[in-house]
Amino acid sequence: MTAPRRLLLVNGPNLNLLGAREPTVYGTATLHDVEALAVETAAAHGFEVRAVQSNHEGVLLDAIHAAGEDCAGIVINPGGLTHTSIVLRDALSGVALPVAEVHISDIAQRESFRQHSYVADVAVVHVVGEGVAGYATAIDRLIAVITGQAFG
Ligand code: CA2
Repeated sequence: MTAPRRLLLVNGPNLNLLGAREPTVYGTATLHDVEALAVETAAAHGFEVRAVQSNHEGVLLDAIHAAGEDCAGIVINPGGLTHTSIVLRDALSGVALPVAEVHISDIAQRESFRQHSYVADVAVVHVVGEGVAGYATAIDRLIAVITGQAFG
């Protein structure tokens, strides 16, 4: 079977608030802007994007499991679940797709409770602190991994 040219984009809890609150930390772009950027970036490589955002962990898990059937990789900003969820980490590791972890802010420079990520070591691409543009960076780098163009 030919590998699907599709990515799952996952945005976790509270990321529906992008653009409406905390612009000094997360900028002014909305979730809609993020998803449009992802679609445009992936399309430049001939990939499509299925986007999901939910405030419910189980919805995210179901979307990740489904991606194992028809996606080539997962781009995820897990929001606060980054720092709390072994369940989310297990779902990502269970589908065995390459994962790109994105954070809008630089979590290494923030409160100590944000400095550990349960997702980090199941991801092959990590982008932090680039703002919303980091989603495009993550997609470019993940597609390079998927298509075998990434080195080192
Ligand atoms: O920097 C990131 O992308 C985060 O994943 C965002 C999470 C935070 O818990 C992580 O530590 C870092 C927060 C997502 C909530 O996003 C909001 C956006 C606008 C207003 C309020 C929350």
